[in-house]
Amino acid sequence: MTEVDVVIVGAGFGGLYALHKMRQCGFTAHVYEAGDDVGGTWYWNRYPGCRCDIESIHYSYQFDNDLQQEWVWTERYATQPEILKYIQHVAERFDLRKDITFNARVKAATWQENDARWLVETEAGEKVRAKFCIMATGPLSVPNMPKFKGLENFTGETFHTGLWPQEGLDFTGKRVGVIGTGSSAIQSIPLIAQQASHLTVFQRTANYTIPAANRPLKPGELEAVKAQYPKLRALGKNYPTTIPVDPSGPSALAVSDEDRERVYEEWWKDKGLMFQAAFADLLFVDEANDTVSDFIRNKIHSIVEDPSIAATLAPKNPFGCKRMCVDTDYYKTFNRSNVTLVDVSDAPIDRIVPSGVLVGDTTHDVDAIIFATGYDAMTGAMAKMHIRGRDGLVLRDKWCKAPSSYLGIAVNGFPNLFTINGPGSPSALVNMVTGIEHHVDWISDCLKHLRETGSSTIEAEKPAEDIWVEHSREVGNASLRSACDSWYLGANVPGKPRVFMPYLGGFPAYAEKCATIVRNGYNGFSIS
Ligand code: N01
Repeated sequence: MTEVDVVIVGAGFGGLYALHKMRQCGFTAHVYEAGDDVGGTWYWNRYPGCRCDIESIHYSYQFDNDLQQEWVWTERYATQPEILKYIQHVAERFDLRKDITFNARVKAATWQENDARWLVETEAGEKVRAKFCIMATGPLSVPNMPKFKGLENFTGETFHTGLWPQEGLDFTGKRVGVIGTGSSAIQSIPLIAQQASHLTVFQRTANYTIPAANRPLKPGELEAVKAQYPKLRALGKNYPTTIPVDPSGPSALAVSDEDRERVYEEWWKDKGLMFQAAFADLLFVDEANDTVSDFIRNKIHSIVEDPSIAATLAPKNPFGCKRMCVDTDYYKTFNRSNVTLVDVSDAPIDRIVPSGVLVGDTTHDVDAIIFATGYDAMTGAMAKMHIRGRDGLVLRDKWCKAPSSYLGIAVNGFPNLFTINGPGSPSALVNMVTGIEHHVDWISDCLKHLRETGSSTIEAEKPAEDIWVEHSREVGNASLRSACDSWYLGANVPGKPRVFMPYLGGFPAYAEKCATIVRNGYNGFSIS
């Protein structure tokens, strides 16, 4: 049986950097990946319009200055194919593929107490033993497929945005139904509407979306960023989201109505996702939040010609409690004569029938259904595997009432197991690539520390984990982000415990906490 120092699960941004870093630190490492190539999220998500809503100059690795100097981004927001090419380039540049087994989905990981090793097994029966295991399985990687009655009798085709066919799809002349109105739907709907003969959108909860203002990068723009890249990256780490954008002021309530409106108009034009930072209190104070929610509702009414469609598209939740979306021509798409919006908030989808989707007593006939229904977020991938720690404890059982973790990096009962972007880490609330690099660097420093001190195991202690969980809960409750049902809370998956999973304290506070723990001799961890 193969034996390595570190086994890594997943070959997306997290797994690839973990592999590179482990090698650099002199550890042997091997990656197991379910897909047939690198890329993670960007390998699986190939739906039309898929791109990152963090600007391309930020959404990339910073661990190697030559890498960030040589790569050429072409647009303000990179498309999925461009990001995938970038990840493939990284794999080639650092010769990573030779230590990755593709088409290998990990089904189990078992802690072997007698010799302090993880035994990791793939679905095909391959086994590997390792001193350490890093779960780089992604917080949004397990598609959520609601169990609609009658789906098996549907005579058309079905797709999930997160499992899009590699060869792409052509909807020309077809009647298409999209279920869901989160980021994936909001990016794909305008393009599918241009191709399909008819598009029916089934909306359960209206979402806030801001114009992306995407454009090709101007001549000299990327070069100017590259000239100061290390400085820009360092600056970003002082910001809660790691994106260096300053609010126009501390409070939306401290300025006149005219000034506030002017700020929103300016930020609406080209700030994209960072629109949420227009004033520092938008996600914390109800009245401040009302001002921005009203502004966007008014925008929707000004773009969408039919007032009743505009009213359906206008969100009722507070702004930002579901993850904000960024779009190109989303609201405008509902002015097209081949697009129908079906409100399924009060009368949910009853069932799928052979010819389409039944809502109330109306059947919406479609040739294809696209499930843009999101993910079993943050815990889904790890709960799917049979991860068995100390004394037979199974991770999914430990998490069945609430996910718990120390820093979103380590879990009590699971020695030598690390999670990248696990529950309790900032994860999707920061630039994910920056968050990943921070986790991998922390883990590699930790493994070096164990090697230098002749130690063989490290495990999060229960009291430290409990304190972190409680702290994360308090920080989460202080924000309006936890004010409505969302995947942040696990509320999109029936039966999942409702706990705000990402850490909301912001990157600087989180990174400082991680560093302090190291400075204090890894307090909260037991090392033996
Ligand atoms: O998934 P979602 P997503 N009947 O969970 C609806 C990241 N991302 O794939 O809100 C009817 O947001 C559900 O309705 P409701 C980003 O972090 C990033 O779009 O639960 N509808 C909702 O409208 C994002 O937040 C980019 O009432 C049902 C939709 O399906 C995250 O991924 C691009 C339903 C799911 O929305 C997830 O986004 C894309 C049912 N039974 C995604 N069940 C970037 O640009 C669910 N829905 C970086």
